[in-house]
Amino acid sequence: MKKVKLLLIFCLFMMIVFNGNAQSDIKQKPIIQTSYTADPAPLVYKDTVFLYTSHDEDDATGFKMLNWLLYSSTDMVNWTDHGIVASLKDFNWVKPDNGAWAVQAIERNGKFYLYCPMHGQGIGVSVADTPYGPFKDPLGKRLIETDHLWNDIDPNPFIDDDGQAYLYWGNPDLYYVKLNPDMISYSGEVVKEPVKPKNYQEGPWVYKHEGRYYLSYASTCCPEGIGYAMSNSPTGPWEYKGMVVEASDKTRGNHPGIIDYKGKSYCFGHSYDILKRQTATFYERRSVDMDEIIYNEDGTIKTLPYWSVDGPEAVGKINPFKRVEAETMAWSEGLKSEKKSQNEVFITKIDNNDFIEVKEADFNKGARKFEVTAASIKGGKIEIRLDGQNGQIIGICEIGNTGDVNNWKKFQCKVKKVKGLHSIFFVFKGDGASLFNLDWWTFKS
Ligand code: FUB
Repeated sequence: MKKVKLLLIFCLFMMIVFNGNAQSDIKQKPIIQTSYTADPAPLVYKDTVFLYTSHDEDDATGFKMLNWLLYSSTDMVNWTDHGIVASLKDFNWVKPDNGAWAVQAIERNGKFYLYCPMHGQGIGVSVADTPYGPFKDPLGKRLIETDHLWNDIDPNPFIDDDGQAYLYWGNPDLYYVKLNPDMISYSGEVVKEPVKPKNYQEGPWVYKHEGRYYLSYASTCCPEGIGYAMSNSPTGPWEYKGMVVEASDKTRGNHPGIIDYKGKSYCFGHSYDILKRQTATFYERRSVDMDEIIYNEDGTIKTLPYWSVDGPEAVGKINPFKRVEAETMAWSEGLKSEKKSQNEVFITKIDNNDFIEVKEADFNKGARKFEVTAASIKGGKIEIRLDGQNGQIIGICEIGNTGDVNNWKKFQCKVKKVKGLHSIFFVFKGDGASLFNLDWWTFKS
């Protein structure tokens, strides 16, 4: 009873805090808009950033989390949606009704290991031959056996330069084990870090940057920011160094994912900024954010006050003359994605005036034609605009009725010759809701 009362008081407090933030002043643009995403776990593999996230359901009030999602980028501004990559149902020893909390993947010798916490039921691992899955549970039981399953969340794998792999995890304490080279078993005891760094809450993210070890984590509560500590060893002791992202009353929870990519460094986390655009009521419906971070000479990190409005600069371009998936975008409004097969995602729930923005499209010497694959029982139009939702229209593509929302057909239109680097805005027009579904598009010269 006491617990219930405390929970009610907490929820009331959160509603007051949350309601205090006007929705109109939200300018930040979380990187994923087609689903609510949290707990970002970026993995750099070859030339691509693979971003695994947990997934808050659209109707979540508290945590309602059934599966994990995958996104990828090669330019850090446009993200391609790969849909659900793993789910509670993949673990036959797990009650699959809730608890798909913060996941992280790592690659070793061409195999991909996804460490999955099922809250209250322990940490499992699943393995795939590609970063996209399919992931399979090789153990049929949890990876880590402890007497504190409730606290066994937020698994964080790390492989040191000498090949020794570690798995860190835990709330409110920080634990680790040494993983064996097979990555699905471990040697030695579970170690509880004797001295946690200042304000450690959960979400450990251990990594190495220019020879130094870092432990970043959800810090302070609540609101949570992202704190970090440094060490000369992967097992500590950890010396608190400050905040990567300041705790701010603009958000509540947070969860770090830090990488180096194409010569820059990035910190991922999450906020409630998309939810706040829609309602002042607090729900656990979070959205992943990301910004570039800068290291000082001594290895410390310059603190970010909050997620920036514009996000990082692009480190790559989109080639619009290749097949571009409709689910590749820098920003969108009103849309959802759906998976039609293991490797095929499409964009759906397209209503009048919804739009997609694709940044850094390099038209080079010019395009003359636009082609898109769509399916519809209604139809509508795509206005192709440049550099703004209300920017210059270079073409209008009519999408006809294909007789079935799964019957995909190609539609084409001429476009005004356009050269150089632009943001493309696909603005959808038609009669009301669910006009058509989109699979992919391309321009032709
Ligand atoms: O998303 C569920 C839990 O919330 C995560 O496991 C924690 O890190 C916190 O973000």
